[in-house]
Amino acid sequence: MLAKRKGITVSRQIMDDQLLHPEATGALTGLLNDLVVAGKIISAEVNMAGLADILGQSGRTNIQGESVQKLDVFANQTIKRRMEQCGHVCVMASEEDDDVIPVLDGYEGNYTIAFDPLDGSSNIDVNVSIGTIFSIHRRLSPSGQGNVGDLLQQGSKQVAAGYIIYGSSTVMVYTTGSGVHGFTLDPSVGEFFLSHPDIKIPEASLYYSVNEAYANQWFDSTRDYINYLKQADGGKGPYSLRYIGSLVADFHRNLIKGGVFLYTRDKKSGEKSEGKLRLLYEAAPLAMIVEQAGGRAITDDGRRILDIEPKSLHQRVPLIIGSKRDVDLAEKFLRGEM
Ligand code: AHM
Ligand code: MG
Repeated sequence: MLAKRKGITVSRQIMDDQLLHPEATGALTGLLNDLVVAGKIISAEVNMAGLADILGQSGRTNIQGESVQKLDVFANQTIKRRMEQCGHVCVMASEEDDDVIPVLDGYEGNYTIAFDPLDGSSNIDVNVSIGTIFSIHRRLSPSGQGNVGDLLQQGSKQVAAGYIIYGSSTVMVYTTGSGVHGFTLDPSVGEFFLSHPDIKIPEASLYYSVNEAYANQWFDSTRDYINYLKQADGGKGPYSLRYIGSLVADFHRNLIKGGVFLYTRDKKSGEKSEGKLRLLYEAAPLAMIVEQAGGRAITDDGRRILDIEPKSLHQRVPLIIGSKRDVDLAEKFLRGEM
């Protein structure tokens, strides 16, 4: 039996994941390692955010020698720059850009990446956790620059997905389809170390995360489900509400502690709407992670998030995601069985 190792870095784990696939070329490993670097650069900038006004625009330059920018713009540029020249990506999509983003000529690789550079960015000014979410697919087109069709693939075809949360610590969580691992950045040495090996989301929870201010607009199924959670259930409940308003932070807490997060359609947005969250940059990558951790992710009409065929880059999707039994219960309400 192998002895238990300590102090495993994220690069080491990514390499170990690659060893599970003897046919792997190392390209995905290279891509993920470049993403880790992007995460470290963004983390350093996020940690300085509160000082921006104190140091002043002229007094501070960032790692690339530029004066301080808005954090979400900075995060977007940082990821694009690392990915466009890493040699493993053929096309990108960002929540912050309308169209597909090409890579540098001569550096086209075999993967696509879709990302939300800084999710929850409305929370930056108040020191609430924010994060980067990413989703990686293998390209469909044969070679050269990729196209939108390479990006519009089902979540079930993702080869890797993850997020980096900039919170009380910076934590990176990712999966390549063989479990979910979490790493905490040690800022003193600038390295992510394995802190949460083989994460499994608790099967059931006592936490729900939803924007309760929309309660008057909810359809009956959402309202009845939430009301049920609030009542004592066979001595188990009531559930507690935890809502940060930053999806990565709400998701991360639920992944570790158990919980269910909902952002459904409502009467205001209408039955034909798709809620607020984006399929490619938010729902699909988090759905891959939650399923790998033993949880579930569905829409508010019961479709599995990972089965949805995207039609457009910025497509939105209603999302119910979290502990398996909590999502199962939500599904029963949606189907009118409760
Ligand atoms: P953003 O991508 O513009 O930051 O918006 C997404 C955010 C999520 O992080 C969060 O779950 C949601 O919006 C909160 O929305 P609301 O304020 O309607 O509750
Ligand atoms: Mg977002």
